[in-house]
Order: sequence, then structure tokens, then C-alpha cells
Amino acid sequence: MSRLTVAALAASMLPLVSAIAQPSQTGEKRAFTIAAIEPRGGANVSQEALPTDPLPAGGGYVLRHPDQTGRWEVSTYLWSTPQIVVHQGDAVSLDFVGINGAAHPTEIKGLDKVFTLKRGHVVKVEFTADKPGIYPVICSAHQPTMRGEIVVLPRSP
Ligand SMILES: [Cu+2]
Repeated sequence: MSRLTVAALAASMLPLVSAIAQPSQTGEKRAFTIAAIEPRGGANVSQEALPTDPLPAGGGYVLRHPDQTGRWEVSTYLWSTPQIVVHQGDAVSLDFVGINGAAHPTEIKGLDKVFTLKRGHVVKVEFTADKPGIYPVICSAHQPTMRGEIVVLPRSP
């Protein structure tokens, strides 16, 4: 490739690079899916003893004692997407989806959004990210684990 061709190629890529590096001035449409999930693991007492250390209180952790076959399980309730990063001015659309757990009483602090997410339902939350900051997404039934955050970064001048 000649030097001239390389220079022309680099010049043609400049607008693309700057579009990635800097958010547009008017804000973008951003959409995310956030599922209520419960990863779990377990073992049989014949292979692994039931843990005796207490798990943190608050409903976020669940330890199921051995069933009739000797299998015990541990799980935790989580938001599948624990952190979302947008820019000031973006139009944000969040689809909360209930997969595990019957109900999740939820608040997005600082955005005045309160709802209960039930299994099998989708709660859509839309807002414009007016103010930079960190907005916690808290399910009060499953703490301390079911805590996410929406990060709104300031738009560069
Ligand atoms: Cu929950």
C-alpha cells in the first residue's frame, strides 16, 4: 500500500473514530434488558459438607438444606445487568424482566421510579438522563446482592 493510500485511508476513518470517542451532542437512544436472575449451585453432602458459616442477611442469599437425597444448594438473586453506563442527554429505555423470584419490589433511587417486577412480566422504564451521577437500582427483598447502578456520565462540552 502506498504512503498516499495509507494517508487517504486514515483521513477517511477520522470521522468514524471521532464518532466513537465522543458522544453526539443531542444524546442517543440507549436500550437495555435487565433480568432478575438466580444463579445456583449445589452438591451432595456425601461429597461436600453443608456450609455452616452464615450467609449475609437480607434475602439476597439462599441456602437450601439437604433434601431427602442429600443435595444442598446455594443461590443469590442478581440483576443480570448490574451496571449501565449512558451519557447525559441520552434517551434511556430499560426492560426489566422477571425470570427468577416471584416478586422484586424495586426502586431506582434519584430517578423517582418505583415498581414491583413479577416473574413472567416485563416492566419498561424510560427516562432522559438529565443529570450526571450514579443511580442505584435496588430490590428491597433481595439485599445486599440485588443492587445495580445506572451511571450517567457528563456530556463533554
Ligand atoms: Cu429481588
